[in-house]
Amino acid sequence: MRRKRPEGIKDYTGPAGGWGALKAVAVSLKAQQIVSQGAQTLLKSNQPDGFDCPSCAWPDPKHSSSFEFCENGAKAVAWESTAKRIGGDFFAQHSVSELWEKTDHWIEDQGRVTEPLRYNPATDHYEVVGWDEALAEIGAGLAALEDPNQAEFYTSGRCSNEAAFLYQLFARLYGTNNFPDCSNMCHEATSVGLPKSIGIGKGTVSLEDFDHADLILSIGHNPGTNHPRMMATLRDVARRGGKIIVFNPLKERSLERFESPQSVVEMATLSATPIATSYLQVKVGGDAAALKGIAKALVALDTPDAPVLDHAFIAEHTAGLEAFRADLDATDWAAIEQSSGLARADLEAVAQIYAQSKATICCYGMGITQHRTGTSNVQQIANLLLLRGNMGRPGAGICPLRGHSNVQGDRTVGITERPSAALLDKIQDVFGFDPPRADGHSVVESIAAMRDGTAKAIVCLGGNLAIASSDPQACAQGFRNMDLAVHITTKLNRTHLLMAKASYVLPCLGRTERDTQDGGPQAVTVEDSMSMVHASRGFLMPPGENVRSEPWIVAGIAKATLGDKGAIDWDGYVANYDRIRDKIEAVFPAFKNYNTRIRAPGGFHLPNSAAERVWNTDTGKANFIVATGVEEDETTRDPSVLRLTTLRSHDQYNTTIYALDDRYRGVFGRRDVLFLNAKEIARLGFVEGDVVDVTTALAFKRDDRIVQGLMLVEHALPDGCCASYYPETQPLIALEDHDPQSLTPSYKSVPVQIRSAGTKNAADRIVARAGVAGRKISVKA
Ligand SMILES: Nc1nc2c(c(=O)[nH]1)N[C@H]1C(S)=C(S)[C@@H](COP(=O)(O)OP(=O)(O)OC[C@H]3O[C@@H](n4cnc5c(=O)[nH]c(N)nc54)[C@H](O)[C@@H]3O)O[C@H]1N2
Ligand SMILES: Nc1nc2c(c(=O)[nH]1)N[C@H]1C(S)=C(S)[C@@H](COP(=O)(O)OP(=O)(O)OC[C@H]3O[C@@H](n4cnc5c(=O)[nH]c(N)nc54)[C@H](O)[C@@H]3O)O[C@H]1N2
Ligand SMILES: [Mo]
Repeated sequence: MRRKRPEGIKDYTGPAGGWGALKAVAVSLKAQQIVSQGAQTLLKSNQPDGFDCPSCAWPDPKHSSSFEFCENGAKAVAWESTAKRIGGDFFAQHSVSELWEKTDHWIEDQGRVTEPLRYNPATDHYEVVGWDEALAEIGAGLAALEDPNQAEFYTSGRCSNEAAFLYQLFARLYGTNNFPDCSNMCHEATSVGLPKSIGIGKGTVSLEDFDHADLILSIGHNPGTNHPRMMATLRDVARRGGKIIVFNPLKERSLERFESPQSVVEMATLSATPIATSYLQVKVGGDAAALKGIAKALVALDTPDAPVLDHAFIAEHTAGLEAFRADLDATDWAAIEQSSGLARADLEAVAQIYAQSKATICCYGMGITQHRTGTSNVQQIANLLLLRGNMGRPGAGICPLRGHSNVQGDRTVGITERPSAALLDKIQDVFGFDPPRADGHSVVESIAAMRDGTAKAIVCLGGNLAIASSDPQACAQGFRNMDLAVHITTKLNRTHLLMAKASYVLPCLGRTERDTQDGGPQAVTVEDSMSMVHASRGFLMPPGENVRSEPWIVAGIAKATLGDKGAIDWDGYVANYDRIRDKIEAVFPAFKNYNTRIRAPGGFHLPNSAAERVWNTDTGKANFIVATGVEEDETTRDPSVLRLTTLRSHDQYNTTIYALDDRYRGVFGRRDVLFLNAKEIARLGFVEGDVVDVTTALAFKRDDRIVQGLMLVEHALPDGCCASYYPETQPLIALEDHDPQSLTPSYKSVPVQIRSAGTKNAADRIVARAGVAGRKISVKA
């Protein structure tokens, strides 16, 4: 018998993709009032002569000629190319305090910002300001700081290589390496972990490798929602008999069954493709233990008569196997089972399959990186691949799924708070100034500096830092401490409403729009998850005549701040982006013939040393890296403590909430939910539908670390684990709770406790009722 579910909760039994995806696109185009223009916009995304889809960093199939359908790409494009606008009238009508009271969804849904804005504290309104005046004031504000290290320069991963390169050049000439960027909250564990393992902080596979792999290990990512174009690739692997083994605490629908909206036959016959061969519901934060278990079982299978390790590869290409094996021997199965939540027999079965695979790719996402052990989690994946030589040969390798569409490119062109001496030397050679040598701030370090008053100014090139970061309490305090805050953005968001002494919002073009400079129409370039660099050219009309390109705005701030210091030809760069690319090539020789090669359809591939079995590590080999033992599961010490993992819904892009549904998880019209399994709900004394308050437990417990009014929803999760949506759960995560190596916030293993919300005064709640879009983050106004 079907049980009755609470309001807005349904059992979702269909496959992912399919007609539901097409319907969802129609709905979002309509909501953004762009029905007729929308279809044409979509046809241009990820085409050789079109724009790069701003949604995810999954690569495009070679010479893509047909329309690459993607529901969530369509939503992102619709959101950017909306017909809605906010200019002077809007800001005259709404004070900042009034805007603050609106939900995050409402704020961004008002449309594109069309004028530069300056905050007037006397009226509590943003007011339209001319570009010259705004830039002059911003420049004067930055120039007035005692020490350039009092300024923070944040980057979100949508900005192009050209904008990012100018931005880092400006900030370094100004005098700081303070480059907090979204990568610090995302794949920093990859950027820090992999160079030690394989000598490069990126993935080693290309899209073609998926045609040759016979096993895909898919760990901690949700491609049906976050990299939907990857589903076509996984479907092809599954259809030709390749195995796909999934490690995820949640049963994600797309990894179980997928129906390709691009396949006429599948759509007509409703014949979805099963994706996962095995689905292992690892405990939240239990991946390192699971990976060690597989490695331990694999090593045990290896005999002189029937070797399963790739001994020739190990001897020629790797270092550190002995220490790694010794640790595997010393880690007992009971600890592995306890920490991973998986049975030894299941991990041994995975090892068997892995031992038989000729070519294995391991894909992973935020389920691996956003933990206190993020860096070593990534290294455990590398270890497992190295044991069988699955690195640097066809069909094999490591595949971190990057987040923002150009987060990898921004890093490649110099957005890094810990620059190598080689990079700084190159900048010095090419531009003739001595860049600052000291390491700068990552996200958590910047927020701490802002909170503690050592930072005085922040410039944000995109993003919604105060809401994306952990600890919105610290972020709110930090932003409000600033003398100067500058936001370069397409749309308004909550970070822009945390007022500094002087605050500016500067409207910029999005990817889908035409960018015309003195030298004519310009294209920008981006790098995808697999190191392919290609051009992106928008074709829609800009949303307003006072909206400028990101390179133009960055150069404008640079000129206003630095005058002619460094004799950089900022105007020349902006007039023709080819000139920026020539300088990128001069600093990074891997971009050889940059301007020629991006003009070829599909772009070009940046060299990847590890893919060529060249190991730029301290030993000159690929290193097995030991992380001793397995992480203890705190829930066994105190059974009232749960591990919370924070997730994206199907209708959101990071802090942007498109709508309130999460179709594949059966949630409709609400986001105020906490997922737990039925047994755990009962064990803790509740029933599904009960409303609870969630508090931070253990070391970072604090009175204001609370999220009120979440409804309990049954979902198949391992015992001791719970899940809820990001960013609403942000107040539970302490700034100090992060991976000590990469400083990635531990967004995906937050120790929490729950208690009944029954006695709370409803007016205190920050809950959004059905019909009200989104929730407000609980920081005091
Ligand atoms: N439509 C859309 N596309 C996006 C984004 C978006 O928000 N919306 N965001 C972009 C960005 S910036 C990024 S970084 C990527 C993010 O893409 P993902 O890496 O897929 O990100 P998440 O939604 O955070 O979910 C990660 C998955 O990890 C699982 N998980 C949670 N905790 C654990 C754990 O401890 N172990 C394991 N093994 N799994 C776990 C969750 O159940 C979920 O399936 O997507 C990019 N693409
Ligand atoms: N709890 C929890 N927290 C997380 C995560 C998690 O899984 N759990 N994930 C983390 C991850 S992986 C990431 S990447 C961060 C994301 O952190 P951010 O990159 O800072 O956040 P976004 O929500 O992607 O930024 C959206 C804003 O970018 C602006 N924008 C959009 N397009 C453009 C453009 O073309 N140019 C400019 N200049 N601005 C634009 C708009 O104002 C929009 O509101 O969040 C992190 N935070
Ligand atoms: Mo990300």
